Amino acid sequence: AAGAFVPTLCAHPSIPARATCRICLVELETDHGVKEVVGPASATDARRVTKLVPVTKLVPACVTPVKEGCRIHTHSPDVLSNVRFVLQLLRAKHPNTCQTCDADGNCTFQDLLYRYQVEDVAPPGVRRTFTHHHEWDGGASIAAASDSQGPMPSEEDPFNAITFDPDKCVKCGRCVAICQRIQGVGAIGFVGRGVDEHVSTTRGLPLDRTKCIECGQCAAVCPTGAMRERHELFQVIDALEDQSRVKVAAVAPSVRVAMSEEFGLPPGRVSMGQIVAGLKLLGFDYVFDTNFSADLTIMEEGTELLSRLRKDPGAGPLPMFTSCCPGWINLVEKNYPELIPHLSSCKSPQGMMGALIKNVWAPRLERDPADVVSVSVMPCTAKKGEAHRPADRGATYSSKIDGPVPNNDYVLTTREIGRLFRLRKIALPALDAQVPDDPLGESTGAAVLFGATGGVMEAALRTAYELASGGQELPKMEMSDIRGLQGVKSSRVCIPNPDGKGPGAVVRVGVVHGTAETRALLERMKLGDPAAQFDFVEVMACRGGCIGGGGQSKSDDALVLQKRMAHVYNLDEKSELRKSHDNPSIQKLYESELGRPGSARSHALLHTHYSD
Ligand code: HC1
Ligand code: SF4
Repeated sequence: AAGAFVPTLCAHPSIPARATCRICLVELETDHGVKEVVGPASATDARRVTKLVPVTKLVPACVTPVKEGCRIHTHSPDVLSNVRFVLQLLRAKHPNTCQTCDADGNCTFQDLLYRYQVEDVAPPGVRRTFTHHHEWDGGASIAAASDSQGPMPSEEDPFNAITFDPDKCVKCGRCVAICQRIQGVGAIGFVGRGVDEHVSTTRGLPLDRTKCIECGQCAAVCPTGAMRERHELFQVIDALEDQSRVKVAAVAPSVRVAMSEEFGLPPGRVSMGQIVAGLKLLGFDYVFDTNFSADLTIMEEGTELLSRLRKDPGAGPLPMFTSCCPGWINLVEKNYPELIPHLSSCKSPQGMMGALIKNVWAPRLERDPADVVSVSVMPCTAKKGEAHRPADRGATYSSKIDGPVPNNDYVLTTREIGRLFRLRKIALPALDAQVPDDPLGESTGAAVLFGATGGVMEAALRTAYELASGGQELPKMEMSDIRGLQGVKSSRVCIPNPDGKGPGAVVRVGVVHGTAETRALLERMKLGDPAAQFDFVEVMACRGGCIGGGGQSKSDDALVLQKRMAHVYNLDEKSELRKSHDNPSIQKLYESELGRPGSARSHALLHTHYSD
């Protein structure tokens, strides 16, 4: 805050400080000084002069509270020699693979080596040894799944969206801290002692066989390229060269508010229109907007909620939980299978978009689904896993190839697409905006709300209220009770009866984000806490919702979520249409293809099931 640079590898605004890396040691002057003789040496000499020299000690800055008047040296010889020594030790064990590393140019460790000019000289006694693969990461399944140049994993292969390269790990512990303390999952931890200490899973199991929910928070805070999303970028680069196929991209709500960060700018400086223009320059033939299918999700999910509230025959139980966050779905399937009937049966907007592209849009173009490559651009690592779910992957049949084709062929994170833009020297902030393509490109302000915690709920209520009340509008479109970064938010909405008579129905809604907060809320719900009884609950596995997704740009700005969120609300406010059911392209889709929300055709295309 005072403007003095203090290096760190382990500290991050999303995680409590832990003083693990010891790079942030600074010299703190203590209250006691010592007298140093500056005049004649003889103690009996009357001319003897002494001065009080402060005593200093090296302390880790990240866990040392400052006090009024305290004096700290951040660049003294002792401090600099400590920083260089720690960096040298880490450098000596780090591979020379920066050229092909994901984090190149966006790596805290690389920046520090450069800043402190730490050369590749192993100190005496330290040998450059590489572990290459720990069994939990380098088991055949994960290696195959993570090999960007190799074949796609088959349906039977275990899949996990996260991969780990222990050689690049600087043991800062950010990934472990966020997985354990913020996400409350604890899929990874430190094992071993001393020089053998390393990050691992329980019993070294592959990640897909642990409690990992693929949220990617570990990758989002990793200061190097050790923990990262499974690459699909190189497969997309190949697909873009394939002239025989139609290339289609769809962009998630929250990608548009964070994309500018990939170009070193604050959130919100690149528009969706500029992303569309950039994707066209990359070679995509069509660019759609996942906001369109977010509007569609609201139509289906709102209808499902009303059916459950009415207790229609065959309707699922209350409370109903949202189903668009794949990290949350993974959490339920792995830890709370008893909640599966409570999950909305709606596919996520990504799932709906892929199903429409391959089953409705491609036939209209008279193209076989296998001729279309659909690429989903997401702020989320778990979306990669979602695209591999059998219900999403195996539902579409091609006349050209044996077996099903995926609805979403590839999922790229915000970081991956940012890298591709930079690789192709496409400067998004300088491009003229273009509109997404019809008909899967039109959307409302309600859809963009999906990107922030509370947004799915707010969008759903704008529509459900109007459908159930016979066309009456919500008294206030902005639901301030369920906005913001508080862990658990709640509200009560009274939906008037269509005939205007009687008290109407009260719907109790809850919103939670971050997996540790979610687990705590589920516990309270189970114990019958009266403040935690709801009819409809929105859950997002990452803090802030998708704006804080594990595939978003890495950021060490403590206010980044607030900034991204402000842009989400701003985009909604500026929209001409702010309710999903007002989207003309959605209305046409129901007229021409789906009939009505919840129809058999809707169920076949847009709904899914879960497994324990
Ligand atoms: Fe999300 Fe969603 S809001 S889950 O965070 O329902 O990833 O942005 O795309 O699918 O729409 C993510 C975001 C996203 C879906 C939508
Ligand atoms: Fe933990 Fe999420 Fe990383 Fe899995 S993806 S190890 S759950 S932080």
